[in-house]
Amino acid sequence: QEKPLDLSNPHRFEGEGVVYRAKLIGVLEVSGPRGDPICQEALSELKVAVRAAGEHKQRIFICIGLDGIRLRDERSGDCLYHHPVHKISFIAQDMTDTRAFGYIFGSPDQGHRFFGVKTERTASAVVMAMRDLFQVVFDLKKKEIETAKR
Ligand code: I3P
Repeated sequence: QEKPLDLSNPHRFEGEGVVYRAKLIGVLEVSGPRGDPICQEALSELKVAVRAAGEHKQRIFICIGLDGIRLRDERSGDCLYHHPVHKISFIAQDMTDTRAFGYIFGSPDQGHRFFGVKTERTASAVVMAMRDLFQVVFDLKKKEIETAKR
């Protein structure tokens, strides 16, 4: 189910995009759009909550595509969250756990929410794919603007 990351393929983000297996640690409202300290604190808080609840984390697929990040329930395939790229303001790897990361989604009006994720394998692969997607989307937009000017 998990597609290997093929950096030579410019079409890898089309459709569902690049897909990774993971678990959702949790979602938390945060005070701002960016910063490693905010993210690290949110991750710690969410992990404490998971431990306290004593329940299994929800298994998900992270789908990294041109129209954004989709978190899908692994079993049903239902889309739990859809996050367009332009409203993702920060991505942070967990400094204390190579298999965890999170990102902040939102806007000044709606507020900002942190999404904490535990990846099946190394989180850095997922973080790199997301950063890569941002670059691809940025380049596409730039091309669009240049074409419109002509
Ligand atoms: C599990 C163990 C796994 C963890 C799992 C825990 O505890 O810590 O590493 O999966 O989380 O239940 P135990 O060893 O007591 O069985 P992750 O590493 O993927 O977090 P889960 O129950 O939320 O799946």
